[in-house]
Amino acid sequence: TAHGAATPATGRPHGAQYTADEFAAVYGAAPTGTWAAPGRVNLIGEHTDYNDGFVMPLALPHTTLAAASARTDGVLRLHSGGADGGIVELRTDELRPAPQGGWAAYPAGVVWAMREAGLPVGGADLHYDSTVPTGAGLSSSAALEIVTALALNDLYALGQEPQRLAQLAQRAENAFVGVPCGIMDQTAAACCTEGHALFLDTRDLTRRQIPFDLAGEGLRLLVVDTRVKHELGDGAYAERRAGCERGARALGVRALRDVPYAQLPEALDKLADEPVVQALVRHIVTENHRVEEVIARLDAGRTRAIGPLLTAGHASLRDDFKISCRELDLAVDTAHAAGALGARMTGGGFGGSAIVLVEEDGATAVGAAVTEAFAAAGHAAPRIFEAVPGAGAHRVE
Ligand code: GAF
Repeated sequence: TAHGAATPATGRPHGAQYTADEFAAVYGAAPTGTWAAPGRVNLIGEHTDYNDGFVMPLALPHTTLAAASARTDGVLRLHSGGADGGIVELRTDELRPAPQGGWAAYPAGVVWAMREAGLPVGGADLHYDSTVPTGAGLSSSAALEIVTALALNDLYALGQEPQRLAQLAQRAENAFVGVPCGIMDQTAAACCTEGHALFLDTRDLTRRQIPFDLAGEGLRLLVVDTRVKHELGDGAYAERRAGCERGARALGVRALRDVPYAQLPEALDKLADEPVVQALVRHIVTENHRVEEVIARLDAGRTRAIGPLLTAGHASLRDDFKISCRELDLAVDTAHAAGALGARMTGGGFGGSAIVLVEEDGATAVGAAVTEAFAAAGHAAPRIFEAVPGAGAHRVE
């Protein structure tokens, strides 16, 4: 349905007790505890996080749960209710970066990054269960990393702050899994709070919780999962990142964050003979500006007025950053035509999900219009649910 409570992404039972019971069935004893970390959507600020820029994600009600116990023998055992195959067994002192390591590389990478940072992490048994859709641009990987990091932080009394756990998880993903992502998704999973969007300055990691009570204002935020699988590891993401770095070098700045919006015309002039880089720079500089504008409008109580900024963000990602796809464009265009206040792709791009800001009483019609448009175009049915800003990672039992 296009409205109401979030639809779980899978038919599997989900909940702390279920996950703890499954842990006991797999490992033969009850876990010490159970932890949760959410998926996310990004409201605005896309591909800015590796340009030292601004982002504004919110946590989804969909979570990855981990039931876990420490082990004294240095062995790391990983098991997932959602993945095929049995228990993955590794030795913590033998972990080495392993690109293409499958799902277990994410939690293994977190253990590796923690140990590399000198934190006294030993072995553990972990069992995972998740309702965060995978490959949907909703940060299932970050949820998996952060739930692991938080479980180990508690089991080994490491005393690390959530933002530090996010940095360790990002290092795991960059150096162990081999995906050159920024810090947004891990920070969202670790630091978001219920009822808020999280403003993050990815340069100095300043954070601000921005009240985001759409229901209270008669609004809804819909997520349209196009079911087009996106992969960050396939090179196009790294290519955009390299292009942005090239732009920064050409402009003589540390990162594109340092190009002021007011000086964008001059910057673009300097890049006239490199049109691809020029377009990337235009997206990043205008996108940072849009984040600041969204915050200004939310602070002023003008929530409906963020709609056009979301839509402008989509156009920029489609035309300048060139990371949209037919299904994302169709979702955004159809939502508009059906009366949405604003819509944009969210996350890494090349598939995945779009978000739609809509009046409460128009939500059903907008959702139905998108579903119909997908059917008419011969695309697989999209999965549509509501995003209500949920909690960041926490211990549940
Ligand atoms: C992916 C990455 F993991 C994030 O770091 C971010 O760059 C995002 O794409 C685009 O904003 O989710």
